[in-house]
Amino acid sequence: MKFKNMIFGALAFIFVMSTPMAKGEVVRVTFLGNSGVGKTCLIQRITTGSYFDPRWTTVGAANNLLLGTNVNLDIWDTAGLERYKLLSLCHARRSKVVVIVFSVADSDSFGATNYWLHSLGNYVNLKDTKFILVANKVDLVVGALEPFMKNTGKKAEDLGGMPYYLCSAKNGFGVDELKKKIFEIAVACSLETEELHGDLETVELHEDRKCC
Ligand SMILES: Nc1nc2c(ncn2[C@@H]2O[C@H](COP(=O)(O)OP(=O)(O)OP(=O)(O)O)[C@@H](O)[C@H]2O)c(=O)[nH]1
Ligand SMILES: [Mg+2]
Repeated sequence: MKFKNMIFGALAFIFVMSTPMAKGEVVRVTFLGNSGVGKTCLIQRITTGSYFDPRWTTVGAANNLLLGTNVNLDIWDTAGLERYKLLSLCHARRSKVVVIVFSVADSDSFGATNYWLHSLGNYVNLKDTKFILVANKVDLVVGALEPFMKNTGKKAEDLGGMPYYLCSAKNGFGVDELKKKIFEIAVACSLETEELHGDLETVELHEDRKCC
């Protein structure tokens, strides 16, 4: 029994030591969008570089930690199904970055981007949150991508102006650029936080001043 406990302890120690630890700030990123637009697949592509068909819809929400050089991402995958929408919006709380996804093969999901952004206003301070718009499934486009690029750009402008990307979780198109942008924004957010903390640290206390 004692020997068994020692083996278990040693294995637990090796496991803990081999688990990568998050150094630097962890920035929360949430993916929102209608059901079936490919949020789960995009997150898989971003975090593992591979594609798999989940064959099930996301229920509730799930997160993935993606370690970076200067900052780490806590990426939240949310459910797009109608009955989980409010829960998904709640998960976007405390997110510094929100990625709104639609599918180029689903015009409803394109229209629903307005719903996601405007409903989010009840949960986050829109001014303090950075947004990215993603048109997913461009591998399904037959012919030129230009019209989709133009429509997505126009939508991003209508939504208040935000960076936008055409992507395919399936063949990886545009995903590296998207990932780079998410990290870039996360680093900027983390520097802002540092500056804020820096300012707080330099507040001088005048002990000799009497207030009453
Ligand atoms: N052709 C193509 N299919 C995709 C792509 N991304 C996802 N899919 C497919 O679209 C379906 C839905 O993908 P999900 O990632 O589960 O969609 P979701 O947005 O997470 O959906 P919910 O979890 O219900 O909110 C799956 O069958 C995927 O294989 C893509 O880039 N191209
Ligand atoms: Mg999903």
